[in-house]
Amino acid sequence: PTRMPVVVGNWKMNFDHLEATYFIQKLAWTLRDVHFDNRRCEIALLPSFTSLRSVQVLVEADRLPLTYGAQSVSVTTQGAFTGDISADMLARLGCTYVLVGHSERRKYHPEDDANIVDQVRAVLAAGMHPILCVGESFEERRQGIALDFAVGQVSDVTRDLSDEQTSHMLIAYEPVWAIGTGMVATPQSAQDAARAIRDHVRSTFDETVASSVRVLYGGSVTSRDVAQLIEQPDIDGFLVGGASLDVDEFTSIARLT
Ligand code: G2H
Repeated sequence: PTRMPVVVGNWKMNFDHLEATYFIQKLAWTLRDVHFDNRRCEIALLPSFTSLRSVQVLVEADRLPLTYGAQSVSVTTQGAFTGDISADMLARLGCTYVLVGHSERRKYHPEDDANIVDQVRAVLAAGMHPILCVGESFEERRQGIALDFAVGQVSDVTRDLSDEQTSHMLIAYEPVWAIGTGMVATPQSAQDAARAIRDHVRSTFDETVASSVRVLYGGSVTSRDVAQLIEQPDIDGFLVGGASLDVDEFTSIARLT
């Protein structure tokens, strides 16, 4: 199957629900202005939990050509877990995606491999698509073990999943040294990592799964970088942080993808 490219805006902890509403209205006008073709590239947004309902109302009322999701999720379904949000709650808000294992979550919250696997399962059980983030630190790159490290993170999560479950995942290769630093991986090194990840999926599952899983690049992506990156055969889109907070810049990224 041919994979639909996707540009995912990870807003992180930016925009309250009013700012989110304003952003989406402006984005919708801009996409209309430039005759954006959403059959060629999907645009997804990952707002804060507090903005999701506003996003849902806007997207549904105006049938906007946007999908959206959350930046993390609880591993449990309901009960006495103060402050947590379940996958079903997100699914009912119309979420298509949930980001899992972003390096900022791994760093600032106790999200270890076991927790990340459970989040992926929770997202899949609720009928959504996990976007699993993997990627090496500068130290691992320096030691020459970058690809093994990133593939190992994929393997830790997918080893107990079925073909069917894995085929619903997206995998974002985000080298930690490239996140929010302005240092972008070269197209070749991003392609090498994306290919290694897809090869791993092929060897663990089969060709159908490997050719349906979308592999994204993330880490300081701007409109300057995307044309060369998207030419790479195993890169199917982008996870965009800082550059997703500006409507014009984000639109340019989507147009070039
Ligand atoms: C990596 C990325 C989006 P940025 O965290 O997930 O953020 O584009 O700001 O590096």
